Amino acid sequence: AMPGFSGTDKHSTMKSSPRVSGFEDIPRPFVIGVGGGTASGKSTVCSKIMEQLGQNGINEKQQQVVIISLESFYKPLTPEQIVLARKGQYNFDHPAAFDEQMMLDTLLDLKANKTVQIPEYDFKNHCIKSETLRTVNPTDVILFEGILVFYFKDIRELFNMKLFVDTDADTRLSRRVLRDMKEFGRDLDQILRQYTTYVKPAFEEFCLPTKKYADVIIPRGADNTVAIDLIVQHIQELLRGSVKSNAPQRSRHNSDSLVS
Ligand code: UZR
Ligand code: MG
Repeated sequence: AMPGFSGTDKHSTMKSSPRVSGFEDIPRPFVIGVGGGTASGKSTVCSKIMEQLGQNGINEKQQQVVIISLESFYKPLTPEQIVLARKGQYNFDHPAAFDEQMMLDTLLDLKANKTVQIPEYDFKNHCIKSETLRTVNPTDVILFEGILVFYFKDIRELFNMKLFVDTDADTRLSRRVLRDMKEFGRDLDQILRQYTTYVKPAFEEFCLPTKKYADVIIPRGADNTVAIDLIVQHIQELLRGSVKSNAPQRSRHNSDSLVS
């Protein structure tokens, strides 16, 4: 059994939006892990799921779906590491680059319907923007995306659903090149060197082996509208209570607005 959600808090007094009682088997929040290699389309898949759950243009307070990124849990770099990072000699793709404990605490808090503060990551300066903490309120659905979200066992076990976005390596590399050039103004040499030295080996060693933990593998990523439609339908059915999740879960119910 996992700590933090023994299922005894049915009558929790924790504050959140009003819930409909009587649906005791629906995990709330419903936590979805979204893994996959760099530039596979994880973020886009998450946005599409969120959008199709009817969450666009809803203000933050009423939002019932939230996306959290693994990059928020990068460990702060020492001044020496920042120098290495600028030269493309820091391994951002290794599990050791992430603060596993902080990730775990955050997810357990969210599972316990507590409000959490999440750091925002600054890619340009390779650091956490400590001034800009993002407040995440308890929601019905949490999408947690990142290259290594299924790597850490204790975190992996918290997910109610695991999706792996499976996009060809050449497609990912070309996207990655364009993204790094456009968004971070990096030069091609450095991008490719970093890719061969760190990104690709770490993908093969730490990310790809986690594909076997996925409940659903999504070929072609965000282009795969059929897969995304099916996943969204399933989430809606779960939240509506018409199908049962067999994941070991807490019992809380969502409000109706995710259910059409
Ligand atoms: P996605 N990353 C950076 O490029 N710079 C940073 O400061 C922090 C992370 C990259 C990281 C990884 N690797 O491949 C990628 N490097 O972000 C993961 N090098 O993000 O899943 O969106 O591709
Ligand atoms: Mg991303």
